[in-house]
Amino acid sequence: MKTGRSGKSTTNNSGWSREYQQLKIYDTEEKIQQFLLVGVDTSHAQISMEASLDELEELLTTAGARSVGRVIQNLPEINHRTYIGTGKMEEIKTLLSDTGADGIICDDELTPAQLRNLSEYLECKVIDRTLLILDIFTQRAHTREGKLQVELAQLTYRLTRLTGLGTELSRQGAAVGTHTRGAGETKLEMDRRHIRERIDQLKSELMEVSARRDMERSKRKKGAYPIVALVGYTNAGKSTLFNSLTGSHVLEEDKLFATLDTTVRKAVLNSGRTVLYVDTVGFIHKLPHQLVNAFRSTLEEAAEADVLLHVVDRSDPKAAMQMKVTYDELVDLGAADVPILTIWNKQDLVKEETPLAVPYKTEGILKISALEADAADQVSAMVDELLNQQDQEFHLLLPYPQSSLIEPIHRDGIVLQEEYTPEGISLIIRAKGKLAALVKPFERN
Ligand SMILES: Nc1nc2c(ncn2[C@@H]2O[C@H](COP(=O)(O)OP(=O)(O)OP(=O)(O)O)[C@@H](O)[C@H]2O)c(=O)[nH]1
Ligand SMILES: [Mg+2]
Repeated sequence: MKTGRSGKSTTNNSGWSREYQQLKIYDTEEKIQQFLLVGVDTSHAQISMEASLDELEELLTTAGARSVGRVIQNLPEINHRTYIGTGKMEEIKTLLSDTGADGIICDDELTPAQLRNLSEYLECKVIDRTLLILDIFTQRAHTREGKLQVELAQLTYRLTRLTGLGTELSRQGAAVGTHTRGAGETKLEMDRRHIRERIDQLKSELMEVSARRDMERSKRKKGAYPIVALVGYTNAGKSTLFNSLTGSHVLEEDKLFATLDTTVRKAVLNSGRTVLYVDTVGFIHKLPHQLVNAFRSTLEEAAEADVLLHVVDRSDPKAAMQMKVTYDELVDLGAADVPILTIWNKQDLVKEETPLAVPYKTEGILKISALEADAADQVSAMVDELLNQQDQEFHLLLPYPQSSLIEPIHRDGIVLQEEYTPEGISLIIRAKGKLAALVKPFERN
């Protein structure tokens, strides 16, 4: 029995067609695959083409493959038929045979037509940034929810690319790294109905999982512990900081997308206040929208946080772009109003501090090296201070005709003491925002 890299058997034991199985299963191959990186510079991108290809190369290494060269073309617009211009296609064909590369990786998401035209002409594997990121996510998903989310994103990508594609898709392949899909696939008849059915099934399973997650989330809210979410670009050091803040052991690695699953841990701050720290999946420049959609429910946790810790790798020359990409995603997720503390991490690697502007309203900037022992103390002191600013203690006497306020008080505040007296309900609570304004008139003198 052959075994794919997912460790699953390639025999059909799940009731799905052989064709569908082949969509997912990789045969192992000893050789590390080599690719040419291809980018079109339209000069309205957020970062330079070289920087974008540096990142693409890092993604490729993370996926287990290797880059053997770069081709950059300056064009006013991306060619809608072939991504790059015809002249460059010729050049790439020559380079492919000179370098012995297995295929090309394009720095943007290709349309089905571009994919078909490129692979027909070049007769090699054609992979795009989206597929590469999806591939990494597939290798790295561990929890049930993570696996469901990634499979959904993969199938959504594939389904749109099946339209009008015959054998080309098999050449395009899914795998990078040391693995490739089986030879049987050249005759692959894609079973679209099966994919659609599987997509429906995944969606309903995800709905169940996210219903459970919502329940846990609302339980957490009831617990009234403030939620502090660590967000930021991939590889910024979120998990490293999370681990030292909470004494946990979430995987931290010098690889892109080490964390795919949200982890939540309690911690007690110096003031005695308990908070919930949340570690999240990292963002990246041109993050495939299929993934943003698939991970939306997980990422939305960030939108519900009381404080966001935006962790930035300050030593990375691309830090400005990374901050902007992260903030734009946060806005998209509806987290624009959550107060942000900015953590400029990896100070130990900063040789010469160049100016860096924060592209949003920040509650403060803290410079740390998450690897150093005192980093967590500094961060938690800053969180403590911000939370203290955010909510206030109120001593209230609520007359009985106003007792309808009890419901929002319990929902949105922290009740420290509650007593029913002849004059009314006597309370000591902690509250902020709207609730603070609501209860203010009932403060005892
Ligand atoms: N030199 C140095 N390395 C750090 C520091 N903080 C984190 N790292 C390293 O940076 C790499 C990435 O750290 P992670 O904590 O996995 O980063 P992350 O933000 O969780 O990354 P993803 O989960 O991929 O989004 C690891 O190799 C860490 O050891 C720091 O302050 N200084
Ligand atoms: Mg991480």
